[in-house]
Amino acid sequence: MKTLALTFLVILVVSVQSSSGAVHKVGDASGWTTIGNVDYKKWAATKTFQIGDVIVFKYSPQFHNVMQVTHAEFRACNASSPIATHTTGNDSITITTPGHHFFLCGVPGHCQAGQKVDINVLRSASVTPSPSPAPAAVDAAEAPAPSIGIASPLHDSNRRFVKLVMALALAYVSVFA
Ligand SMILES: [Cu+2]
Repeated sequence: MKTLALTFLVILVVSVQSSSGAVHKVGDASGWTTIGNVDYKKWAATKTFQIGDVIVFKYSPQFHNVMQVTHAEFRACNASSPIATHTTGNDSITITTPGHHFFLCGVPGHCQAGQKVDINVLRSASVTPSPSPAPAAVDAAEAPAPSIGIASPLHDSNRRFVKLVMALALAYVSVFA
């Protein structure tokens, strides 16, 4: 019975954690705008983007939009053939691939005024050096399941969190179950 309760808790915790990446609001408090000369290059440089993270563009849809474009289009502020267009004013884009993701506002003049952002997503989940070799995304997916029988390609920070919650769950179960 103890084992069952613990297993249930662990599954609950892992499923909640693996479904949520970090959320990055573009421009932070300023949002997605031409007002105040927000430096989106600088904003992006302060963030670490990983696969599974969510990029949120907040803006007034009367005045702006979000277009994902190629690198060439990004450099030229060319909004004529976007890969994808978002217009809700509260667009959440989940990152599913590594590398650069280029976004600009398609309203004439806005990209030229600086309303453009390059989201560079890391190939590996790990950015800080760790004592054990950091597994690549593919290796993590194919790695043998841990002893509890759950394989999940979690980020390192999530793993630490899961370990903490698992320890708490174990303590809870051993006291109350
Ligand atoms: Cu705009």
